[in-house]
Parts: sequence; structure tokens; C-alpha cells
Amino acid sequence: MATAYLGLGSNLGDRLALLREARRALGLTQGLRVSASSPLYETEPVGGPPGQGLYLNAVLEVEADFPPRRLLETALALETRLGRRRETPGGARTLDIDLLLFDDDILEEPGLILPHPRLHLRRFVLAPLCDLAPHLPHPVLGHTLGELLEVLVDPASVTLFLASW
Ligand code: PH2
Ligand code: MG
Ligand code: MG
Repeated sequence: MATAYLGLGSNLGDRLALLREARRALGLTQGLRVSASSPLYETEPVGGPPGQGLYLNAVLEVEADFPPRRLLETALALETRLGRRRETPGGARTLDIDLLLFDDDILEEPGLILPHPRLHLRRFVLAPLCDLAPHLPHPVLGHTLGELLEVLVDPASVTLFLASW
């Protein structure tokens, strides 16, 4: 059994309903258990075309009894099922699920890099990740996630979104 962290984001459609449905569907997946959920954050879009709506972001901790590639495929299939259309790169999306960490695996394959190469650079990922695992060391950088958040310079705004989910 491996412990993995998934980053969820939505800035198109009913964002809250999409994140709730994503978590529910992941929990129903054979071999996967959702063991913890971060609070929700409302966040300013980073990159992509101008004029996009604010994101809702959150992180899930999951227990998986299959390899990272299959977790990635599960996540991508769920994005598609919940209406994601890949048109403009970096454009608004109904649902994005990123594989952030898979145990302390370090991996660089086509389409799958672990740990996620930008997780320590983005407050919309690191803040919810630290709500769940502040003491976890980053497998490549060595510092804990909490230490990385403390020194992070990312001016994009990230505020708690006060809804239960
Ligand atoms: N995801 C991106 C690009 N920019 N910005 C925010 N605030 N939240 C995201 O989830 C996000 C983003 C690419 O996946
Ligand atoms: Mg993403
Ligand atoms: Mg993605």
C-alpha cells in the first residue's frame, strides 16, 4: 500500500460540485482509499490565458494498492468523465487532478514526473498539501513541505474557501 497526494483544481462550471464528485469517484475506485482531504482554497489563476475565473484547489491523501502510472490513468480518466476538454493549453478547466507525491518515489517518465516538478513553487498546491503533511520531506529537495511553504515566494493569492465538502 502506498500513500499518495493528489492536487485537485477547478475553475469552470460548478467548481465545488466537481471537486466533491471527483473525491467521491476516487473513493469508489477499486484499490484506492481517500484517507484525508485538505480544506478548500480559492486561488488566483497562475499562468494560462488572461481573464480566467478563480480556481478552487484542494489536496487529497489517498492509499493506493497499485503503481503510480495506474493512479495517473485513473485521474486522467476521471477528468475526462467529468467534462474536461483539452483545448487551450493552460486554459480554464472543469477538473484537473495532478499526482503530486507517491510515497517517496522519484520518477521521470513521459507524462509522469514524481514528485510533481512544480509542487514546491505554487502556493495553491503547497498550502493545502501542508495542511495534510507539513512534516513530510520532499523526496528530492530534502526539506519538509512546511519548510518549503515558509520560504515560498508566490504572489498569487490563495484564501481559504469556507465550505465543507
Ligand atoms: N492549475 C494550473 C495552472 N494554474 N492556477 C491555480 N490557481 N490553480 C490551479 O490548479 C492551476 C493554476 C495547471 O494545471
Ligand atoms: Mg495542474
Ligand atoms: Mg493536470
